[in-house]
Amino acid sequence: SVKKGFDFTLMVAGESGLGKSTLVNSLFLTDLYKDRRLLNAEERIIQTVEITKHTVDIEEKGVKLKLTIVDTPGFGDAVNNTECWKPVADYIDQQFEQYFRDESGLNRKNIQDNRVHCCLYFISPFGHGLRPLDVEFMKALHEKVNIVPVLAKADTLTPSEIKKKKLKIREEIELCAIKIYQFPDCDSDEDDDFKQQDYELKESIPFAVIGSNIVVEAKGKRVRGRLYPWGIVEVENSAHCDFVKLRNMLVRTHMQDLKDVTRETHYENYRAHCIQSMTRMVVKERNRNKLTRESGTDFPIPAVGDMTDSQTEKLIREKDEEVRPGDPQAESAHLLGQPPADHEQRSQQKFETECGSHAGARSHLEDEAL
Ligand SMILES: Nc1nc2c(ncn2[C@@H]2O[C@H](COP(=O)(O)OP(=O)(O)O)[C@@H](O)[C@H]2O)c(=O)[nH]1
Ligand SMILES: [Mg+2]
Repeated sequence: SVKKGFDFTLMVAGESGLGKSTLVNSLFLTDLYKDRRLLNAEERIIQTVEITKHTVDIEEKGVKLKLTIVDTPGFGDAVNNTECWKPVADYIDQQFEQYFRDESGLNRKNIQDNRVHCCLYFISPFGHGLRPLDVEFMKALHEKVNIVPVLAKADTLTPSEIKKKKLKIREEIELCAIKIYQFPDCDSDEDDDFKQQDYELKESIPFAVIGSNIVVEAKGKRVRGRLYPWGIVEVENSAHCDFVKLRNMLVRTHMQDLKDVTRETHYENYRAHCIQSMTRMVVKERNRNKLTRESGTDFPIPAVGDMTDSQTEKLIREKDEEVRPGDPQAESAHLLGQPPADHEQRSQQKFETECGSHAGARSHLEDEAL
């Protein structure tokens, strides 16, 4: 079995047809989509985002890793793409919610962590930088998940086009205030080699990627690549694309940081919101109970027209006294083991107990948030 702490969940998102499924296959050298069904044109038009989850066990330098891939096929196929990010955002929230429930439950030791640690967002190589939908999509997710943008199908671009496009996309990300995953700063104690590597990694954003599910022969070696009439593009050749850089970043150098940021920032955000709305609910409940008591729905309410103002006031005063908490008469009756004087008082007590337990639950949650 895989040791705890080496679970990782990677999501891919972006327009349909950009090579997301192909890339995750290439990244983890397994065919996740053996039984893939091709959609006919009609289905494609009405298709909504449909989320699939695959789990693979991989071994990275002798370390076993349970990797979960969350694929979001179809986005951008539909005629109307309004809120196409919604199912993806909901999926991420649902994983947080599940974790939040498990964490608040009794069996905290064996929580299955399905939180999404990273989302590779695919950007089309055919556009001029980001499209409005890309901006909208990333903004809808950037508070929920670590977004790592990738430039899809990099084999369709020349090296100088890739360079220009990367620069433009980075500028637009900044301009649109999209909060993508920030690589942590490099420790100043590290050697120059390490610092250079770190710098290059940051300059690689968005990673130019190429995917392929076939193995071709290049210079006598069998490699994962794409065969064209004019030559071969190799997925794992760093002169051809950033595939190796991306893979290393994900499964070696930055996996722990991606998990840490997920836990400390994205999940904490979710939790804080959750606790806030729970607190609001408790307050609302309390106010509602108070209103019920004060409006005295249990009494026969005389029609206003039948009574003079002073009569009404007198009745209110009487009823007020009956229900006033700490009423000495009621108190002593209670101490003598006599049943409470009337229904009103019982509900008053019930209400107080309930409020107390709500308040207790709330402070318990607030403690946990600290
Ligand atoms: N030129 C090129 N084509 C690719 C690449 N990756 C995938 N494709 C092709 O693009 C098409 C769509 O790929 P797919 O992985 O299904 O895209 P998805 O809809 O984003 O999951 C397929 O015909 C792939 O063979 C790539 O890196 N370069
Ligand atoms: Mg796909």
